[in-house]
Amino acid sequence: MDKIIIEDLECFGYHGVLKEEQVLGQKFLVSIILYTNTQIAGRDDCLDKTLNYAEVCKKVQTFMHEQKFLLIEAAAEHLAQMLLLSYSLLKEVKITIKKPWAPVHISMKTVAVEIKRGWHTVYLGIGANLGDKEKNIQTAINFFKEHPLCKLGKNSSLLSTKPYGVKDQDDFLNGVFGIQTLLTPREMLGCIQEIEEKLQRVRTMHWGPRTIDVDILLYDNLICREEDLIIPHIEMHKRDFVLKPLCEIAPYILHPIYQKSIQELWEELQKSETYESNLK
Ligand code: PH2
Ligand code: MG
Ligand code: MG
Repeated sequence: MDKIIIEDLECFGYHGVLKEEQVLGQKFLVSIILYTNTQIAGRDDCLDKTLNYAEVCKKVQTFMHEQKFLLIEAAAEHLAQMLLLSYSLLKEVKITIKKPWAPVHISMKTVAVEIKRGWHTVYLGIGANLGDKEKNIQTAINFFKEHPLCKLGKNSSLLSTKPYGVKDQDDFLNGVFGIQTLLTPREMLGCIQEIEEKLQRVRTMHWGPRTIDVDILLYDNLICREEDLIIPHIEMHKRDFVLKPLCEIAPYILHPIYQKSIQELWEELQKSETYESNLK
C-alpha cells in the first residue's frame, strides 16, 4: 500500500510516570506512516482525495499536548486509534514515539515505541433459537453497530434452519454479517461474550438451545488455533447455514486454510455425499 511519511514531528506533552515529567512536560518526536491509496489524488492532483499531512500533524500535536498518559505505549495506542477513527481513507498507521530527553539519568540517544495498527475485516455468524429470535439477532447486530471500534458492513438475509448436531430443539434463525474493526480477535471474543451475556444466554448443554450465538467465522486471513479461540471457525465449511449466507455477502474471499473461495466451499458441500440440508 502507498504511504505518507511524517518523520520526527516535534510535540510537547506531559506523558510519563515521573512527577517532573507530568508537571514540567518534555519534547516528544512522533513519526507516522499513513497507509492509504494515494493514486487517485496523485492522478487528479487533488488534496481532497488524500490525507492532508499538515492537518494530520496539527491533530497529532494537539493530541500529544492535551492527552496525558503514563506510558508512551499508551500514547501511541490511543494516537493510532484516534487517527484511524478520524480518517476513513486511512487503512493502517505506523506510529513511533521517541522520548529522547526522558529524565532517567542515563545517557542514550533516544528511547521509543513503535506500533502498527489498522482496520480488520471480520465475518460473524449469528444464530438464535429461543425467545424472539429476530429481535435477539437485531440486538446483537446493534451492539456492534454502536461499538466505537466497529463499522458495520454487509449483512446477509436471515434463514430459518433446522438444528444441526443436537436435533431435538427448535429451529434456528441464522445469518452472517461483516464488520470492519480495530478490535483484536481476543477483544472481539470479549465483545461476543458480553452481548451473549446481555441476551441472557445460558449454557446448559453443548450445542443446546440459545437466545443468541455469535461466532467469529473469519478475521482477515488469520489462522488462530488456541483452546478457546479458533479462527477460521472450525466447522464453517460443513455448515450450510454459514456458507449460504456468507456466499450472499462475500462469495469470493478465500478460506485461509482450505484456500478456496466461500462459493467453492458452498458448492462442494452441496455436492458432498454426506450432506444433509438444514435449510428450510
Ligand atoms: N448452531 C450450533 C449447533 N447447531 N444448527 C443450526 N441450524 N443453526 C445454528 O446456528 C446452530 C445449529 C452450535 O453453535
Ligand atoms: Mg455456534
Ligand atoms: Mg458460539
